[in-house]
Order: sequence, then C-alpha cells, then structure tokens
Amino acid sequence: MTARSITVAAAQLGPIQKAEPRKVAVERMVRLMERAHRRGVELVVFPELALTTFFPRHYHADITEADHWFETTMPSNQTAPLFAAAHKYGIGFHLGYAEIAHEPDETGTVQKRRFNTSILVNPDGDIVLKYRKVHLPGHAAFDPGRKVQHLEKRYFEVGNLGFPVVRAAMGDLAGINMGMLICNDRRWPEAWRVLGLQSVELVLLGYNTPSLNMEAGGFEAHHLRVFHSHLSIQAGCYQNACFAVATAKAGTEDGCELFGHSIIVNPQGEIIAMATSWDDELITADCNLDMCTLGRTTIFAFDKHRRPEAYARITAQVGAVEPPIWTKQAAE
Ligand code: CDV
Repeated sequence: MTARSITVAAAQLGPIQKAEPRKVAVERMVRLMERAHRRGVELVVFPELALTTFFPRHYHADITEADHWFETTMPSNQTAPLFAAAHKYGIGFHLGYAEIAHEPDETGTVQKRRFNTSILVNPDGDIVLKYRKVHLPGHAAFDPGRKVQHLEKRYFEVGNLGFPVVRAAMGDLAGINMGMLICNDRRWPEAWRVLGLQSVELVLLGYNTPSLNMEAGGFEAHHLRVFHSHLSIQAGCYQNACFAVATAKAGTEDGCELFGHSIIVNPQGEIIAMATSWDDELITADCNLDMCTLGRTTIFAFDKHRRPEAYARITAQVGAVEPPIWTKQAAE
C-alpha cells in the first residue's frame, strides 16, 4: 500500500513595513513559491495578513481610513501573480488577508463587513476553502496605556463561517481533509476540536505574534512566548491526530518585534521542521497522512471515548465561574 503523502511548506515572511506596497510583498511571496516548486512542494502556507504590515497596531479614529489595508476582491490585480504562480508551478497555497465583504448581517441587511480571513487556493485558482478568524485578540478603542496598539477588535468582526473543513484534491492526492485557524485561534483547544470532529488531517495556520506580551501586567519571559505558541500547536495536532503547518510573520515590523519560529507538526505532536531566521524563509516537510490513523483509532478514537454529556459548560458558558466552597457540614 502506498502512503498518502503530501509535501508542504511554511513560507515565513520577514517584516513588511507600513510603507511597503502589496506589489513588493507579493513579489517576495512569488519568489518563495518558485523556491517551493524547486523543492517539490505541493502546498505553500503564507502567514496571517500576509499582504501588508500587521496594521491592527495602527490606530485610525475613522475606521474607513483603514480600508486601504483590506482586499475587496480575491484575486485582484495585485494578488493575481500568486494565483498565476500557483498555476505555473502546480502548487496550492494558503493566504491570510484582511477582507471587506458586502454581506447581509444577522438582520438580513447588506452591510460593509470586515474580517481577518484566510483562503486555500488550488493550482487551478479555485478557492476551495475560506475561513474568518473567530478568536480576535486585543481591544476596540485606542488604549493610551499600551506602547503598541492591538486593534483587531476595532477593525474586524468575529468570523461567521465557523471552523470549516473541506476534503479537496491537493498535490497527488485525490482528497485531503483540510481546515484553517488564524493566529490566536491556535491557543483555543475548542477550535482544534471542532476541526478534529470533522476528521481534519492538515491544519493551515498563519500568525503574527509579538515577542513581548504588550498586555502583561507582570513579567513574561521572552522564550515563553515561543514556547506557548509551539505548545498550543503541538497539543492541537496530538489531540486531534492531524498535521499542522504554522507560518509566522517574523522580525522587526514598524518597530515591533514578531517572533517567527514557524513550524510544521505531525500527529504525534512532534515538530518536523522549524524556521530559524526572522526573514523570508521556506521550511518543508513530507507529511504521510496515514500517520493520522494511529491517534484517531486508539487514544483519540472520538466515537468510542468522547463524553459530550460531560462537556456542557464548554458551549453553555463563556467566562469561568467560582466553584462551591467545601465545608465539613456540606460534605457530611
Ligand atoms: N495576531 C494575533 O492573533 N496575535 C496574538 C497575540 C496578540 C497574543 C496571538 O495569539 O499570537
């Protein structure tokens, strides 16, 4: 029996400064796709908000002044070279970008809506999956107490597509179960489990994470930032028996340091490739998807061992509540 295998790449991007036009960012990405092709890669994963600087660090009192950071069509003239490169080299790609969509809101009224979005594109240029970030970190109003703003809650709505998984052809394989997370989502086991419950085999994930915790009231050591990122992704892969390609934007962008450390992880939770620079860098791995079988037929055979009747709090409650206080009388 031949293995179900795909060669994937995390195409880490070095910093994209505020003044850097999309054209330059796209040229850098096309160069990474050329390099990927030379290495036999079949699917390339770019970071979150890959076309511009991480603009939620910049405050605009009038939100429409931020519209130039968003894409209104995909592909567009500026992003078309990515689709052309995918076609030329026969590789798929994952792209994170800021999306403006004119769509009905919950009342049915068509509105201009803004999302932090990622798409999965096949070599024919078809968008086979779209995801909109659910876990938006940061704040909505300017915070004078912060050295660097993180205004995702100002510029984006919470994603309204859930956590979809699609089975689609990619590389030499007729079908791979693929899903997506965006940056902060990777820290939430609920998000991974929703993907796991759809038999995801490959999770595509882009991120922009500062080296310093700008919110930290107390001290948080530098190295723990990378540790927590890797810990979350490795746990997500192990507990859901899947691979992940997690791609960072790295280096000093608009004076703010992003820690990079892009990784590819297997269903055992092992890191099988890791970026070591803070620059444009391609890391690759051969993923034998048959490796997903062990976890999902043994320890994490969901159909045999999950106990949803004991998990009601997961969907019934948002914040944590205090437990009852133990007293001797009550215990008797
Ligand atoms: N872009 C992000 O979602 N960044 C968050 C930071 C702000 C903590 C992250 O979880 O990496």
